[in-house]
Amino acid sequence: MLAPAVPAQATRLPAVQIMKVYYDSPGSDLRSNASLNGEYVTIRNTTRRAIDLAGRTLRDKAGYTYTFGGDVLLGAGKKLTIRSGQGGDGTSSVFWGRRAYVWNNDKDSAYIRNACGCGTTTGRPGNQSTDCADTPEDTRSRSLHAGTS
Ligand SMILES: [Ca+2]
Repeated sequence: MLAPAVPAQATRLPAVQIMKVYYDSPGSDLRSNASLNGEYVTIRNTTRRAIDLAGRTLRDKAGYTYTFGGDVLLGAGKKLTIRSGQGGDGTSSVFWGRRAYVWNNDKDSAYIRNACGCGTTTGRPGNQSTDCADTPEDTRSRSLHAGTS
């Protein structure tokens, strides 16, 4: 008897998954740095290996783009929060450095995009082919819906 076909690709999570888009910071939108940092996106490494985020981008539908620096290595299963305002980057959160909001409070989408055009990246050993195969991630978006306040 043949083993059943497993549609692995269809169910596989993107390597870097957008967990949450906290698009409406608490209180009035006064553009204070604290308020800007009340806007954030949390991503997660869904794989069992560390992912070098260098060159990957996070952007919204309007095209505002954050590019991850070369010093962000997201450990296996780890989360990282990207806040809209200014601050010092750490292991659990990084800062976009903007003085204006990114995420529209009514409707927006978040996208994570790989840095690599396949075959051109100089990824770490064992990393490159997996990254480049993660095409679902390139187009994956997370629409914002009311209710996450
Ligand atoms: Ca907002």
